[in-house]
Amino acid sequence: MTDGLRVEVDGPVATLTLDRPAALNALTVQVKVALCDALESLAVDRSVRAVILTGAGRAFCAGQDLAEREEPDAAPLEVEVRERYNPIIRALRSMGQPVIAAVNGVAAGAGASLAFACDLRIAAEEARFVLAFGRIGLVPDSGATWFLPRLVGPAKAAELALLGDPVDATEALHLGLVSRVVPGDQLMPEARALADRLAEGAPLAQALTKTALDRALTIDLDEALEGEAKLQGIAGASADHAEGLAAFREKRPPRFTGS
Ligand code: T3D
Repeated sequence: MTDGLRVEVDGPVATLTLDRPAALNALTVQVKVALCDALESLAVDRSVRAVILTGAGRAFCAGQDLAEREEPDAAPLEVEVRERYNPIIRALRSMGQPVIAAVNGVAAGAGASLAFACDLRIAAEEARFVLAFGRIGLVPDSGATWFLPRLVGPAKAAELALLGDPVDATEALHLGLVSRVVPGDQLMPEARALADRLAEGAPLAQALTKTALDRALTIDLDEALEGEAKLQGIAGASADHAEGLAAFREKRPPRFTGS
């Protein structure tokens, strides 16, 4: 536990809770460093098979802490983005385990980017996304310009990024920004149930699937087909594949280990 971030590991599922509710879980340097450290250490923890990212109180995350940004010793924005935000996004994308954003409330600025960088997003009915960057004279960062057009298409991405209008949970579902919307009191049970299902999956195959899906966004079909063949070679040589085949043959659930 660091001020502003709670890390809880329960069986195969780790839950990271941004925990500065009075400031809508806005991101300070301390929280950003703690979040990045937590993601990097979970990434190498083989006992953790799925991760949930959520926020305490009524917000998911309001992005950069704007009070801290006004402090005289605040790092220049370019440095802050490169050295503190980008490593978080890279850690989310490079970790093998699937990460679920459980968006409990408002996700604004880099808070929205954090959710976009997760593998799955489920939202409470109270959730909303706000591309708040432009309102304070900034450009979308922390991967927002990369993820958003891929999630909602270039036209809607331009509208959301340039106008900064809030997107409520119903519209987010309609746009494909989130895959499920549930009542607020059902969000964490739903996220946990999803995480438990993911935790039963084959870790190596899941990690390779993340890699393939990310790569597919920037390559042509031939490269994707060749890439799939290579990754299948790796997955096919795993003990988990042998276990999957044995479980099928023996008509029992598989017990995947990640080897
Ligand atoms: O390093 C860098 O600067 C570069 C990186 C930039 C990445 C970014 O994320 S830039 C975008 C930064 N975020 C924003 O601009 C969002 C600012 N917040 C809002 O627009 C609104 O608060 C929300 C739309 C998120 C929610 O609105 P609402 O009406 O539900 O709540 P509120 O009343 O505005 O906020 C409640 C409290 O949270 C309030 O504090 P108070 O008055 O009760 O003491 C407010 O000041 C505080 N709060 C909200 N957002 C932030 C924040 N405090 C610090 N930083 C925030 N981002």
